[in-house]
Amino acid sequence: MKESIPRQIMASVGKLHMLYTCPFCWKVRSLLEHLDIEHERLQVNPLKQKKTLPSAPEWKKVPVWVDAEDKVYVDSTPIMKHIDEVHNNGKLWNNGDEARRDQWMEWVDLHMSKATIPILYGSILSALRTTTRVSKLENFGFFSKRLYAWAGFPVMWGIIARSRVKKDGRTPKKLWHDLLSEFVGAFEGKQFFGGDSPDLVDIAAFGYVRSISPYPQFSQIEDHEIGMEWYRSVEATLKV
Ligand SMILES: N[C@@H](CCC(=O)N[C@@H](CS)C(=O)NCC(=O)O)C(=O)O
Repeated sequence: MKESIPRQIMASVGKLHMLYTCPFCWKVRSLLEHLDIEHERLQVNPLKQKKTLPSAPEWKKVPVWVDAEDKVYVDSTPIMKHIDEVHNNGKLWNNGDEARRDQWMEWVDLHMSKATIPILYGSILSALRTTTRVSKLENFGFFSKRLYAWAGFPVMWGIIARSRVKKDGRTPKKLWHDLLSEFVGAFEGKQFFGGDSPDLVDIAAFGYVRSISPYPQFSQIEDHEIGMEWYRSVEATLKV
């Protein structure tokens, strides 16, 4: 007798190798949910990803997308463009003014990606809260989970986040509010960057903001009224 295959696996068009807490993975996840694409999510062990990713040893970062033909795609923005092209006729990327689109996608990838570390790890207390939460959310082994929860935060706060906050000069909250105001200011009076519906730039920016949503620090972003209006409107388009 033939083995029955669960519908979910039959319909899956690809596999997303990811970390739950990685902002770049949230970009791709958000696109997959916006387009309602059936896929499998494989949460990698952060301490083993350099060896276990299908793109290793050439590319050791997540996200990695593997399509139904086992072709491997890396780097979040190129992955998003590829998925949009193959499964949506490129409609989210080829949406009007190319120069404006390219300029803002670059802006989102440059500025929003850098702002996630300061808000999550910028003070000793938030760093401790974040690493404790990350240790629970990620697929660590039994010992490495505990080790990361305690040894991770001095590294993230002391070495990476503190110097970033100092260099920028603004509080992480002010930094995020400025970024959201600047981004929403580029909407030309429309509801989304993409006009009346979100495009790929909206989804990328949304993914970065969404990556902060599992943490208590998200409330600092929720104070930005217009930014949140946009965020909730993009969220409403997801099929989760
Ligand atoms: N430009 C890459 C950056 C990906 C990235 O830095 N991912 C982090 C996790 S949030 C990672 O895997 N870091 C491991 C490493 O750098 O070795 C993208 O957009 O996908």
